[in-house]
Amino acid sequence: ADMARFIAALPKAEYHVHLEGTLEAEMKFALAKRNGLDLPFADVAAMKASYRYHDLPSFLAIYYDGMQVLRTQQDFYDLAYAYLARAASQNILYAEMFFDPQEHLKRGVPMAAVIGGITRARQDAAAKLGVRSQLILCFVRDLTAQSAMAALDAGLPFRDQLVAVGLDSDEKDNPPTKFAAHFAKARAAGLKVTAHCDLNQKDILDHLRQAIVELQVDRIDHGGNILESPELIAAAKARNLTFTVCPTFSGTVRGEAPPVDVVRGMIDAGLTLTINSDDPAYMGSEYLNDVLVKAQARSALTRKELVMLSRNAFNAGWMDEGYRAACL
Ligand code: ES4
Ligand code: ZN
Repeated sequence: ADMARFIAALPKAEYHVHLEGTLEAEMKFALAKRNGLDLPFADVAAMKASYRYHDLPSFLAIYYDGMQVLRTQQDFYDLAYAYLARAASQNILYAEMFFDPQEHLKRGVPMAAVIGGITRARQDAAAKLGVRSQLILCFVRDLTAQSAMAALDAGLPFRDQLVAVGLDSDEKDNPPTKFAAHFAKARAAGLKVTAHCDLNQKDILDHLRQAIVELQVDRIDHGGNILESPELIAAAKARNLTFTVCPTFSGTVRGEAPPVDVVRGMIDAGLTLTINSDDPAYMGSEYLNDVLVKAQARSALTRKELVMLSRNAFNAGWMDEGYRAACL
């Protein structure tokens, strides 16, 4: 309880949270009603009971199905504002949030509605709640390279509302190099680049090598398998890379606690990491404080280490330097 209070009081930043993964069942029902859509669930409890998955593809099927209710600019506003309000209540001062535009473009929702709604929510949350945030456009890596390029081209007119591009969804047979041209174009526009290198995926060490060495990404999302490669650990340290680790995801999506304590392993290896919530609405509605409380217990994190993780986060953000200095 003491530790929980310490964690709640820490000033925090979050960098690995999928906005569509913060879509709570209650809001899904509200948006479905507003948009005249039928949901195949009697109530919130039945919907939540359907959130049963055993691997990344079975998780993603539920996640993509859930986001179908997002249709209008107001829907994206409500989604982002709810996350940012929750963040503010947990003493998160700053967040960089992922979104998956390809999925929304597929349904005919224009990029202007998606980014416009999220941007208005960011502005209101900054003004009313004092929580700052930025936005990372993620490529859905199991869709085609052309589809990802179309999303990037649709996003670049809103370049000022974006801070980076990322890479998410099903990693199997979708290596980082599939997006080399997209990353180059994003970089040329002044955006940062990050990529999911998810735990225990096929060819994961090759994916890490591609991301770190070949494509020179600016952060790695997850990346715990780096502990298996001293060379890659050295390369990550040489580049001062930060890893955004999500212990809940890596635990629940596999249906079992991973045998290796990645958080402890990465700290002890001298790597730079932050702790994040990933898809809280699909993971028992556990937001960052809840994730940190569990990680503290599982990995025997000291108060000093918790402060270090928080400091790592403020150091790893793509915010303006004046604001960073004010947070540190
Ligand atoms: C995701 Cl690869 C992955 N992991 C967690 N959440 C996600 N949302 C979209 N892709
Ligand atoms: Zn993720």
